[in-house]
Amino acid sequence: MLEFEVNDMTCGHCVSAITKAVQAAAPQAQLDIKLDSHRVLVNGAPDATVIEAAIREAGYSPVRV
Ligand SMILES: [Cu+2]
Repeated sequence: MLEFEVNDMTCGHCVSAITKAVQAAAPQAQLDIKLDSHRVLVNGAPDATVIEAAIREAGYSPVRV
């Protein structure tokens, strides 16, 4: 499992933007987003770099934890 802290993910719109971006980059990935703790958990994605880049390109600042 990959885990990212995304502190600028602050509302439902952010969650949906990040979900779409990650699903576009890695269609096989399973996402578990925890808005309260600003965490994005990703299962089934082979490459953390791809996920991190997708979140960044959506306009957010992920930090791998
Ligand atoms: Cu938002």
